[in-house]
Amino acid sequence: MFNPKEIDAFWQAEWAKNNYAYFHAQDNINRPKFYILDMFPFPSGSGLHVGHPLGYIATDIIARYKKLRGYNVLHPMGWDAFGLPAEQYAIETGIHPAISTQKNIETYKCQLNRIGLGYDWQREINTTDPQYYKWTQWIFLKIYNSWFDERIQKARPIETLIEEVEKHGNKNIPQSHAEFGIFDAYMWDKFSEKEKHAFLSSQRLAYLADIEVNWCSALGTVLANEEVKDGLSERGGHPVERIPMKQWVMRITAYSSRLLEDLKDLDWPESIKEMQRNWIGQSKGAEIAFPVAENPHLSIKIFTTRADTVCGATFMILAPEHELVAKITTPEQKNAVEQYVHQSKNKPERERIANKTKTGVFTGAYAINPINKAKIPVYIADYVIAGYGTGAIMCVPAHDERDYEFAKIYNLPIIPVLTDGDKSAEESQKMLEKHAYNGLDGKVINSIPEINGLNSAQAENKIIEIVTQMGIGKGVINYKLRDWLFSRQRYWGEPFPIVYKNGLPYPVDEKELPVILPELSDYKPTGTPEPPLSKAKNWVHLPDGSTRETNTMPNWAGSCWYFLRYIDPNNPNQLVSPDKEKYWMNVDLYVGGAEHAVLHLLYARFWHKVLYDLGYVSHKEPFQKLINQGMILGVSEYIYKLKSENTFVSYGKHKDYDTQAIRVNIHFVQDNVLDIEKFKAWRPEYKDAEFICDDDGSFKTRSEVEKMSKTYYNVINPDEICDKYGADAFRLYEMFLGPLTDSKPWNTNGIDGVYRFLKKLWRLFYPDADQHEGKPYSRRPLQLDENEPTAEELKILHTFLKKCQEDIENYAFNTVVSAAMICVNELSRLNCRKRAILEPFIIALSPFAPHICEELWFLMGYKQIFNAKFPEYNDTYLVENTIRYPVQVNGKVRANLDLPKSATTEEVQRLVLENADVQKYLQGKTPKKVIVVPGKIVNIVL
Ligand code: ANZ
Repeated sequence: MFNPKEIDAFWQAEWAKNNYAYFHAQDNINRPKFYILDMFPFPSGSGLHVGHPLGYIATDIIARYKKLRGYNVLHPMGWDAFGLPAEQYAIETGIHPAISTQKNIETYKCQLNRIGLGYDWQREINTTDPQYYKWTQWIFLKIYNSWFDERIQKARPIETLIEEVEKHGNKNIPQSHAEFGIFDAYMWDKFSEKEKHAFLSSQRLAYLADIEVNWCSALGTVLANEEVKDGLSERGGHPVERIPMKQWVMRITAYSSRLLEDLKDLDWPESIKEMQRNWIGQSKGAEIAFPVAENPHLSIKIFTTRADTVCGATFMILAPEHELVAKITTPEQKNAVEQYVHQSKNKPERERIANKTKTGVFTGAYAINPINKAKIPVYIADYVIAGYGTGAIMCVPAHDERDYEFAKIYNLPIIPVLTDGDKSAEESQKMLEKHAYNGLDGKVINSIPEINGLNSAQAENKIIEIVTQMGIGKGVINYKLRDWLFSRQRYWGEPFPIVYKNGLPYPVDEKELPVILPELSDYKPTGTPEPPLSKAKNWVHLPDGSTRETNTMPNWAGSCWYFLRYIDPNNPNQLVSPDKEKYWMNVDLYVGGAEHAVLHLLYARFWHKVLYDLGYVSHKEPFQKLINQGMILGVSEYIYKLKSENTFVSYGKHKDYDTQAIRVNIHFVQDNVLDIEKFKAWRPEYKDAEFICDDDGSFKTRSEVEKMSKTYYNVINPDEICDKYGADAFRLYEMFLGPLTDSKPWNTNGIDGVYRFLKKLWRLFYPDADQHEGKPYSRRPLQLDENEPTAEELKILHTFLKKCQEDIENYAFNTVVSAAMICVNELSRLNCRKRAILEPFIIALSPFAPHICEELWFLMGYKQIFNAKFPEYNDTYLVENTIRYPVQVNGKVRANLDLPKSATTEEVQRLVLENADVQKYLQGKTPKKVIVVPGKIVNIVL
């Protein structure tokens, strides 16, 4: 009989030999390679549920398929194991994160192997292993020791910058002029150590900056943005202040344009590319300087995407943090302005942007519109963000909704400078009684003669031309992308390879890497904004008086480059050997969740580009093709509880009562009927609960499809499924649920179908399998039919082979499973036991159901199906060579004859009349008439 449990165990043990030698990739430069990568998991304490391995099964199928097609396949797995949950668990239990992480990894690995996933475990990596994070730190140093030369749009070693300023000062480095002015070699030489540091820091790709953190003094900790809601801590609701702290920042913005540009060549889902484009947020517009009326030496530089509307600017707004605020505010307005500045300081940016009612304060100052010379008031308001554009805007309330709201509240003029499409100026003006309109499809009005009558795009170009000529502005491209805040005030992360001497940061010598995370027995926050690592006094204070950086890296760091380490995991001297890197990169297929659309995928691209510029990797992008698997949803079960009573009502009757729905563990429910005893045993408070059942005595639940999550009590553990049905049924079912990229609900009942399919397949090899049902599994010799297959059998096989190959290559796995089912049904119908048919079928099915296929392969007398050759389909077997002709005798169908497709009308007539079945009806007579409709039917009239 078919016994998946024993078969699984046997083959999994076999594959595991010599650290999974069966799946080891060869660093064989002469064979075509295929690098297939899964987004590696964070090994959480709760283990895998059936939703997690969906992508892993898909990649395993592709990896096994590619192997059968002769590729040298690299399919590795590892652990993204730094992060907050492990640290929080440590705080709660006192168990060191390294220990809990190790335990979780073992559980995960065991679960993955239980599904028969063929990973090259020899290359396993773990981001918390010092031998791994040594290289994360090494990359940090490379990034720190680089600057982005805008002239060539490339990162270069910082030494090249030092060399240049030592020789020529910074006159040829315009990107540094705004902050440092222009200095020559002599002046550079006279800079103090601190000044030189500051200059280099302004150019380095990793730099220190004073960044505001969310400091919650009641909790004694710094909080992440997600942990703060409406200015209060999510936990406990305590006030959160924003206070500046020196933190590491990565200059990802230097790469904005390349990150955007290179998306074009990637074979990624369009939706993910679009999210990256939006995140980078390129915005083409203009900068224009508006002189301050009272003080013409000062001017307010604004950024606008609508230079065409410049004559409609009726006021201006500065961000409250803008440096001109203090300079231009009049004495009368000073108090009000200062108060407003103070208020907005503690508002997070997100809230400021979302802010519904516009607020602001007049500075008392006026500016002059350089185009139409209008004198307009200058306000401050928190909907203008300091870090975007120039932190100052011209406000055109007629055509910008936010400015419109502001103008209405503060009673400022609203002057249209574009018509609304084809509407007249008067009609357009009327629109403004209700709201602003963008006017992008209108014509310019109320402006200067040079642009009146033009359309919006023409007017914009013209204004940019004018301000450029006047020397007061230019066309610019801005990006929404912000530099990447790279410090965390946490324990469980990579230490920075940085020490401070006299308050200035210095890199640790590469030879001293890794900087090992010190053991701490107390990971709790320090009660001050200082990170927990500051408690490791001996570690922090070095003998030479310098001190270590006590922030740690964010949990994105390790995943920015892990795919490179799999290529050469044990190299003690290099991140990755250049030969191996050239051979294996880039990743041919990356599969993972869409939740990583921006952060991980953008950060990894950024690091890769820096490494590329510096010559450590040979491709400008790491992941050529990306697929997002869908989510497997859970089916939750709800029961109804009488409010404030320990009584539950069956779903059928819940409407008659005042109830609230609560989720119950799905393992207490079968076909929407609750097992009351199991439920009572669940929690002490339900022990004495009362139940109002349906009239038939059952207690019904309501099902709902939602995310699969431990907190919804709707998770299904893959081990449970593998134990009951075997790993192959589990794999086939996950694939059968629907297209890989779709989200779909899990329904354990559905698994019977694929399980029956496997039993049927087994019966093709052992027709007497059912007689052995219930007996322990023991291998018996196979008796296959060694005869040549018929055309029909070949057609069935090759139809499957074709579908299998084409659909795997299109990542359509669900349809391969149905095709395999059809194939097995057809072969069963024909009682086909031909070796020539079953062998190729088993090879082609093996990526999906490796255990049963490996067993049958072995029984057929071979070894290691993984190393077999994928059977090519042959089109000639698929062509229909015959046509089925119904033959009518005197209007009644008397026979159906399969005749060669190539037969002529005469041949058809001859073959029909010669046919024994037909002759029975002719009774020796010569027909009066024979009508052959070619390809369709034959009519005989007697
Ligand atoms: C005048 C104007 C007229 C604008 C109009 C828009 C419509 P994106 O596409 O997001 O780049 N702006 C510029 N800097 C800002 C800042 N720091 N904080 C808040 N808003 C800012 O949008 C750029 C537009 O957003 C700019 O164009 C500016 O308003 C505003 F009919 O200038 B506009």
